[in-house]
Amino acid sequence: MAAVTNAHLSMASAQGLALPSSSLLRSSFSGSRLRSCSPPSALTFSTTAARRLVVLAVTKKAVAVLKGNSSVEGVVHLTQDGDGPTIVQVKITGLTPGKHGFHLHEFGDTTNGCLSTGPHFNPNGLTHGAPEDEVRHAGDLGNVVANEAGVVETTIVDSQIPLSGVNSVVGRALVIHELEDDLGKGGHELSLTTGNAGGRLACGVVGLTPA
Ligand SMILES: [Cu+2]
Ligand SMILES: [Zn+2]
Repeated sequence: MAAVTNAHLSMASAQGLALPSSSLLRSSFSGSRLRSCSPPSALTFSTTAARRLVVLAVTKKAVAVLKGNSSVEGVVHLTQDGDGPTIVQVKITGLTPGKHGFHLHEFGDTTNGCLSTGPHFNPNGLTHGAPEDEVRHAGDLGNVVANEAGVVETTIVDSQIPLSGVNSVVGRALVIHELEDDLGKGGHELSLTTGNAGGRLACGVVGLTPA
């Protein structure tokens, strides 16, 4: 507590020094005063924050903005607490009603649209499957379902798409498909690689955001 009080005092005196100088300096100092120590409650927060920081630092957050050559677009927020599962909040619009394959693809490369994002992220060298299968690509997130208005709003929880570590999906891409993913069980020649989910309607690179 003593350290925080000192910080507050030194900020206050810094502000006092700045006041008689030019208006340019004054405005920049009052800006920093507002951010650093405006309400007394912010001081209390900073003492508890020192303890909480350990917890906050291990929560990772990322986002992907999905776009393509059609009217399909979306925003996907990903959050991971520690080594826990990744929570994927999906909002996509402009789809035909019904199921659409939704995957994490290997590359965050959209130089050739969604085609250059490569195959499904597959660090374990397995075949395509359903999210709940033992044998699946890490990137197999199954299907999302668009309502009559063509909108998907859903939350997926998955343990194979972490936001850090060797299998981190940050820098890779999420892709929404034209067709339903058959989850490896359709008997089509593409079932065990792509789930025969058809074209790539929109995609977006997963990038870190402030926690
Ligand atoms: Cu895909
Ligand atoms: Zn797959």
